[in-house]
Amino acid sequence: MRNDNAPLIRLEDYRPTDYLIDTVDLTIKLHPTATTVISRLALRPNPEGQAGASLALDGDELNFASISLNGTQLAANAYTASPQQLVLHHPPQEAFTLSIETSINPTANTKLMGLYRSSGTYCTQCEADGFRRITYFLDRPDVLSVYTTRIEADVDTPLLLGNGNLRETGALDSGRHFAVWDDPFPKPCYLFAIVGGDLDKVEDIFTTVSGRKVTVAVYVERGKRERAWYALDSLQRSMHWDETVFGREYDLDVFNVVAVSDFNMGAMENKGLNVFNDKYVLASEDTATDGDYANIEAVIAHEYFHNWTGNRITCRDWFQLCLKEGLTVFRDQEFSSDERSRPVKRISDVRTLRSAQFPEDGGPLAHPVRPRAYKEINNFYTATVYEKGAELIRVLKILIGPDNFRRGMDLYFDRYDGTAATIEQFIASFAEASGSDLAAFSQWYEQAGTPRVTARGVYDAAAKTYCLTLSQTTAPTPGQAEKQPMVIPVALGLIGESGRELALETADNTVENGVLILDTPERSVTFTNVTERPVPSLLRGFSAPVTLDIDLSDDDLLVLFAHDTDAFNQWQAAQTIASRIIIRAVEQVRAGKPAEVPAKLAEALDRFLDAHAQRDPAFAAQVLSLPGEADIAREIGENIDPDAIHAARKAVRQSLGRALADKLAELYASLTINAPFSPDATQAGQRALRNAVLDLLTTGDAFRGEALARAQFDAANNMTERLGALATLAHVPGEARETALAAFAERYKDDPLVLDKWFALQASIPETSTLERVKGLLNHPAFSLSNPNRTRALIGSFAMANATQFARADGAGFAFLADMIISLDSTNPQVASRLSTAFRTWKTLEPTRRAQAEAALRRIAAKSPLSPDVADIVNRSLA
Ligand code: B3K
Ligand code: ZN
Repeated sequence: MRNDNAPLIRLEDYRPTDYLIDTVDLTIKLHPTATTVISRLALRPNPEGQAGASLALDGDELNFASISLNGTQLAANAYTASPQQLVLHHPPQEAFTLSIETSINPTANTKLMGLYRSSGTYCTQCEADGFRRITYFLDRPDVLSVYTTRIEADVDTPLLLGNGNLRETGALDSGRHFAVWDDPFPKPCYLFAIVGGDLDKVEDIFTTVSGRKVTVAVYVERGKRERAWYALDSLQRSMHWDETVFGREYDLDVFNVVAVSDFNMGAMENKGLNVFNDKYVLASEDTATDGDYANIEAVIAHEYFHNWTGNRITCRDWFQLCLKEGLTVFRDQEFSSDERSRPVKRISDVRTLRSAQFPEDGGPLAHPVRPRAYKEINNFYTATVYEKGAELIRVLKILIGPDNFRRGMDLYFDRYDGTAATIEQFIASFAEASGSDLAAFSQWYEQAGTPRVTARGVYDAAAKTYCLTLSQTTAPTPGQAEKQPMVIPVALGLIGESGRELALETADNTVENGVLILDTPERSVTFTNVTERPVPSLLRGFSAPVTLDIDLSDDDLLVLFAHDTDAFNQWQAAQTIASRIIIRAVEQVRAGKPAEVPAKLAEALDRFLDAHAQRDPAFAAQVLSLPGEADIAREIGENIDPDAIHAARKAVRQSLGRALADKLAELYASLTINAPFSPDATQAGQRALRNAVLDLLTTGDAFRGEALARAQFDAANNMTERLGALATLAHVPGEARETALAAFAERYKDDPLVLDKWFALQASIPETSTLERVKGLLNHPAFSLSNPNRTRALIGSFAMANATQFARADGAGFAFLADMIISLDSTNPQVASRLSTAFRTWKTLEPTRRAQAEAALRRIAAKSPLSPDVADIVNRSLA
């Protein structure tokens, strides 16, 4: 295949570097188009490397200026320099220093990797391999060095931030000034960062558990200071939580967070200087939804938690990425659970896992949580590494118990602090701390694909026994035809038909603490003294990242929905019933028949709302949002017709909306909040339910709903209500929708981050006119293909959140995305490559759409030159 020339990098080929870099002294003279970087490296041969080897430093689009060895300029034949590499042919075999000068153009850096400018602010992004775009280096995570950074700039760039602690600032000639930062903690170069700009800030003092004072600050664009407080508050709560729950104290005198508007992903955990996409920092009630607040809290926490899981202990190589990412996602999920509602957080995390990771694991891009080979590492910052990686930590914790888990974490921190570690070392810490053999568990890191667990139960009323048989299989994934059984902890309970939770008694105590371990292809367990016919509640709390196939009748599911003591499974029961009903409706739609919707779901929801709506609105909101179109598509699995799924789901929602109309209207009115706005979980839950109720009501009765939505839109005093109303209106074609969209655009015309919501909403309207609308919005003054947030909001939402229009049978949606990917490929390959993953489920489509998707993918693959990033995704998708 063309464009497939990037070398394959394999885990098994890992070997240490031939040289180590103990210290890095950088002088960075900032200039918009010609920044000079002088790097003084203290090197020595690595005792574990190959003696006498040449030294090849990585570069990427660098302009080489000069090199000296131990203070003397090197002769031209002693080295070879290109924009991609600097090779020293015969390095000394004892300690030596190299001084290397390069120059770079931050303004021309559209890839947003290395040093670039975002709205005039200088900032950096080095993970995974951006440091080589700043200076020549051994750009890999197992080279740990102590950094000193001197930054010089014009006075119009008054703020100069670096990693570590500020040592010195001062004036220079000709209107320039400088700052020197020392970072005492050895780190890999991907954690390097600087920022130069003229920014506003909020700050505070955080006192650590041992009484050290840390200045914590959040820097934002001028004029946005009032929107930075929530991030600062989240940071301090995170610092406190990590001390309490994991015993981890912060280690520098300052912790800075800087928000920039052009950023390829969410945020970056650079040591002491986190750089953030402003989407995950800026919040006010007028501009941010409750979901935004929750995301800010989670991302701030995530990046902060990396200080221990990622920075103090980093990864030996990029194959170990889940060592820091899966673990840190687990930590941020736990933090949010403690700060908010644990069951609601679990439900929303599992929704994310299923919608983002399951399709990846079941398609052409499937890879193990620890991949064995890659061509472009930036394509492996995936839902599998992050979200499934976090699930594996959860599985581990269930397997060894919370106390052993904490002991294992402590041992890991103790033993590997200051090093670049591996998954083996991580798992060994828990094996040692718990005295368990975790060899079988470690298979989870090696094997791709989502295991399918099948459960069958037989009740013997006379013997009062219930025999439960669980079996597991995993379908083949690319490069892994044969699958091993996994160690699957199945948390379970038995609910009697009467609604009682039954005691779990077995002859041989095989179910400990309510968990049965399935570690063989099949396993049976017999429960004794089961006094009434039980309904099994399996995989409670979603105890393992698997799909569950269980032969429960609709009535059994209704028992769980009404009585399960596990909130996750209560929600799951409602989802499963709804999903079955929608799938039956899909079959009817495809057969040209009207969709029939049984009344029992509406009746059950009616009872559920009576019991839960007031007590736990956030949970009720999760129950009311039925499985999405993508969930249904995944259940169906093949020969997908997105139009039929859309029509069926809509028919089911319409029928529910009509059946529950009066209940919903009454609930809607009762959920008004009369207190001043707070982003806390209680108010957020009420608003979430109110919006979910409004949407269902409107689906059932557009006329009545539209009037309520318009009133909510006009009266809203916060973004959650305003956007909730707008989202509901967006699905009702007509005048009211266009008026509201226009009013929203006018109100927020100077606020691109808020306009992203407006772009995203319009891109996800399931109507044939949407593609033209999206194309028109490409020319909107606020839109820019060079800004990743804008691109993701408009084009990303169209491709990932609008199945019927992206997968139009005429191929126009696919063709549009292909055009966008091709045009972005040359300016920002990482964003282009992310967009191209929207094709990952193309093989599950019905034949006409599948052919259209394939044609679009082939057109991208044929572009020349094509970035290694996009080539990798597209070629794997086509394979
Ligand atoms: N570690 C960064 C991600 C870097 C992505 C590089 N392509 C953010 C995070 O996961 O915390
Ligand atoms: Zn991370």
